[in-house]
Amino acid sequence: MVKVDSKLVIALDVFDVDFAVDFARKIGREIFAIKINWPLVMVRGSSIISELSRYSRSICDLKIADIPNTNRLIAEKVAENGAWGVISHAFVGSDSLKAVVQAAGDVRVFSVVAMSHPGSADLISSSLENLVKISIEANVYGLIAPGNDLEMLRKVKKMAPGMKILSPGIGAQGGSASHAIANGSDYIIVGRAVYDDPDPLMKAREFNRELSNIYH
Ligand code: BMP
Repeated sequence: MVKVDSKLVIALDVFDVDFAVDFARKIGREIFAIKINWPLVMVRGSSIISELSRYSRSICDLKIADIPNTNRLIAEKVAENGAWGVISHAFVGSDSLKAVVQAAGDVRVFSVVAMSHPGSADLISSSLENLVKISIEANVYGLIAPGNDLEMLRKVKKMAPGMKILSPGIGAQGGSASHAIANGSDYIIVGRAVYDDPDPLMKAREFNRELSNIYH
């Protein structure tokens, strides 16, 4: 069954290109998107973005965090390979983030305003307001905010009500998919809880069912 309304983004943080392509081919149309991070790009190069984009929307999570010129080069390469979305850091400042938005063209830019790991409390969490402000100014499409920190998630939703929120931190990092959606997320990112499962396809479908049950 094709689930065009899926809210599930699968993070394929694996080195195994064959697994990634096979997984995308089998389930790409049932999920919202596949998130591609450095592990696949390091082993295959940027062409992995176009390879996986044949089966699903792809969100390229390179967490771009450099000066405007370098950011521009990276975003152009992502766009050239047909990504649906790209993830950038916001902490590098509005000029750097604007360079990503400009170079990405039609590719939707999501910026990181809060993170899901404990170390985010050391620095990034206290900058939430500035990071959201920088992101709004740069006219990004959406924000990355943690699905395992519901208080933080609600704050982000309140500060940027019209923006799409993409949330990691589900499963392996302790968050619940349905709780994250109920607290402001538009899409859920799940990695290890799916690809480390003995039956990743079945596990992804289970998450899809959990997400669609929220509305029924
Ligand atoms: P997992 O479900 O295996 O914990 O993977 C989460 C994914 O989301 C990883 O690709 C990670 O890079 C990403 N991510 C995260 O976990 N926390 C954040 O704050 C931002 C992320 O992009």
